[in-house]
Amino acid sequence: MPVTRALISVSDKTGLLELADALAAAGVEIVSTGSTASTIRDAGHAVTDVSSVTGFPESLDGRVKTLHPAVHAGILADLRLESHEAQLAELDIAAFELVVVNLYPFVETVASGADAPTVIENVDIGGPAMVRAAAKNHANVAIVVSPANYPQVVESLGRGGTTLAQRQRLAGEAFAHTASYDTAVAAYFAAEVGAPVEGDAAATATGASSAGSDAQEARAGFDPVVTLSAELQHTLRYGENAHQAAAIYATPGASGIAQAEQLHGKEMSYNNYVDADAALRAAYDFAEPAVAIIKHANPCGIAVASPDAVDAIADAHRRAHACDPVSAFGGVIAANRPVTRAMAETVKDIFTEVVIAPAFEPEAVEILSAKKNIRLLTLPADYARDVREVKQISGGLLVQDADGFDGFSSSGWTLVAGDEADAATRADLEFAWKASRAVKSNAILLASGGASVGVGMGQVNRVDSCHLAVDRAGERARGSVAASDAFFPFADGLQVLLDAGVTAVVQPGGSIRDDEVVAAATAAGVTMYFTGERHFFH
Ligand code: 93A
Repeated sequence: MPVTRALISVSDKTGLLELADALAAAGVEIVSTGSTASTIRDAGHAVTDVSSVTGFPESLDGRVKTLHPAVHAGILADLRLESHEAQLAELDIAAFELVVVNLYPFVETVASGADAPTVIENVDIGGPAMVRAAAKNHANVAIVVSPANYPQVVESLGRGGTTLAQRQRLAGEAFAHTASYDTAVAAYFAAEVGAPVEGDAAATATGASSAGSDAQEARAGFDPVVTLSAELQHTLRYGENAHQAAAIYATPGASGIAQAEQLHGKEMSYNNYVDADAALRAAYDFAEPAVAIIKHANPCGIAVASPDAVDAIADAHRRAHACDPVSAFGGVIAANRPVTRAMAETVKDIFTEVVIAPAFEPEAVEILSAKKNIRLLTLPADYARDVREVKQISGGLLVQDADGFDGFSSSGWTLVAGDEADAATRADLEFAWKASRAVKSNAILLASGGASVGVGMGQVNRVDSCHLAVDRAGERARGSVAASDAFFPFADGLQVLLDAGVTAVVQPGGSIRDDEVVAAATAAGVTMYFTGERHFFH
């Protein structure tokens, strides 16, 4: 469909001038609102002000600009129908074949901490009306809601106009865009009306008793306003299983796995995304070079590099892999440093679904790209984990602050059994404690020399997690240290670790049977620290 008349009304002026240049060069009439019109005019192009189309001034501080039949009839007329064409002629209204709109920056305004009147003023009304109208009438109109799509529009001008398939795709994107916009507005209102009362009893009745004041302090800053906003990126081949439809949405302005760039390999699957996210959670908990290998959202190996390693990230990978090579088959690997040639040489011989890292050495890409099925992804430079986590439950959502990165130093721990650990053991305990946070509860993680050697995860009792960790570690359990993500409710789980030869244990404490647990550690001559803080992860 050729484009002769375009309506442009954008808050985000990114790419606007390039688009206007191309439209002007193609002889397209541009109709525009307030500051969009002046930006285009300042660049030297002719623009028709929307007020001259409506015969009505932009009024009420801009609240009424495009909300007018002369605009909406021009967008909504179905020119496949003679009756619509005749009515437009009778009303002296010209049709648009292209509508370019992006909305008032509502999410960004909320995130900036603006006051309520400013937030309300940033609820766009006229913009979504145009977007939805044009998307509905995609048989006749192309709707563009993102500067990322300007190049494809410009390209279509050169080949005689937009295609129906293209307009259909754009319409789908447009409806997803207005839906997520309104979801963000609704979330803002819901939070404003139903903000939880401070000091809510249920919210404070968790955790180890000794953790009380610190944890309460950490929770005190919780801002109950949740702004959920995500835009459809694309549909996925399927979900967790082949009979489940699925899609990925990305949060505007975020820098996470959803924004990662794929360098090589098949399209990421739903499960790949889940595992890659879990791998990043584990690897990025460490400041030193670290690698995590994930299967079914759980680590089957986490390690930091030895201080004297020649190639730190390759060393971290080798040690993470050594934890459980059987489980690492078909795993997802995250590295918190660029993947080197040496690491790639090792990974290429191991069946691996995904490698995600901040970057890859060119030789590493070359080596790994030789494998058709491996997916290589680089993270955005400013990768950051979300500070808020949202989980869907039937009929609603659970929202919490993410389990933050800090507070792992052993300086705040309490020695409750055995002798103070020496520096090396203390470092291993800190490593194990941190690594256990990436393991699904109940988590028991055995570590030695900055590498996991046995992981017990996801069991419904702690004794089984202890058995699993010890079994997986085999001979390596003897002399290792152990971390438990939550307290031992009885001494039985700990006893499994003690019998296997674990020399030091870190755990939150806070059980009513702490005395029995501590007595068992003392009797075995094993060092035990309480952290006063637990790290459930489900
Ligand atoms: O205030 S509105 O809800 N009422 C309108 O009639 C209207 N028309 C366009 N918002 C309206 N817009 C929005 O203005 C667009 O969605 C766009 O974000 C913005 C562009 O205005 P300007 O060209 O003045 O920067």
